[in-house]
Amino acid sequence: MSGVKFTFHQLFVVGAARVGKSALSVQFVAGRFGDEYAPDAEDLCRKYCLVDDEPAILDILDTAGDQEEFVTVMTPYGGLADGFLLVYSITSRESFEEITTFYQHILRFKDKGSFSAILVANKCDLEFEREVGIHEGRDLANHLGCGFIETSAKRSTNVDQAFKTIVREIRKRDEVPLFPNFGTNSKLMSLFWTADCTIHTSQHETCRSGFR
Ligand SMILES: Nc1nc2c(ncn2[C@@H]2O[C@H](COP(=O)(O)OP(=O)(O)O)[C@@H](O)[C@H]2O)c(=O)[nH]1
Ligand SMILES: [Mg+2]
Repeated sequence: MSGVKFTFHQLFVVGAARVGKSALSVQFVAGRFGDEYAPDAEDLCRKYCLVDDEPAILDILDTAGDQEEFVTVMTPYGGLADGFLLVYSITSRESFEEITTFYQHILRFKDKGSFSAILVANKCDLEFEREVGIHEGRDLANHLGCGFIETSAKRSTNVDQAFKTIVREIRKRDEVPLFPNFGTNSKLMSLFWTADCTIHTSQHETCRSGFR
């Protein structure tokens, strides 16, 4: 069969409100940072990238950032997720403490061995406002059995690495199906797109065109 082969992954970006989930997603997908993003918006976008010279298609669900809303999304779609970016802000201890609850929500829907996760400590450019130490982040990641990275969506520090690390983890974890191209084979994608969840188009306009 001709055509390029891709690995295909569904990633959920999860965490408390205002930690920078949308900023990280937009920075990764579109390479830009804006000061404001719709606070309650849930967004889905697609990114093609090379990870260790192998092409990958990533469907990234930027969740709305409230526990209740997250459970609502996880109920029908959580089973599809291969990887979770668990995001807190180094400037908010509360957001750090909420990570454990988000993780417990994930475990309600997925077996531990069936997904990969990375703990993402965002806003590392705001060192002078830091409330959560890097060692605390590492300790929590060890406790959860996942990777850890500090990022700044604003400065684009480690943003690519965060997303690519999770892809590596997923590839290591299991045999990921290879698709000759996404057009005809992506059953998961069409499930998302017929989903009865609010998908706002404003933030990811540039990447969204890739779906059409
Ligand atoms: N200084 C700084 N601000 C950030 C960073 N990431 C996001 N922000 C800001 O934090 C606020 C919340 O970001 P947003 O992406 O909407 O958070 P979300 O609710 O988790 O999606 C916005 O004002 C962003 O501009 C970052 O890495 N550094
Ligand atoms: Mg957001």
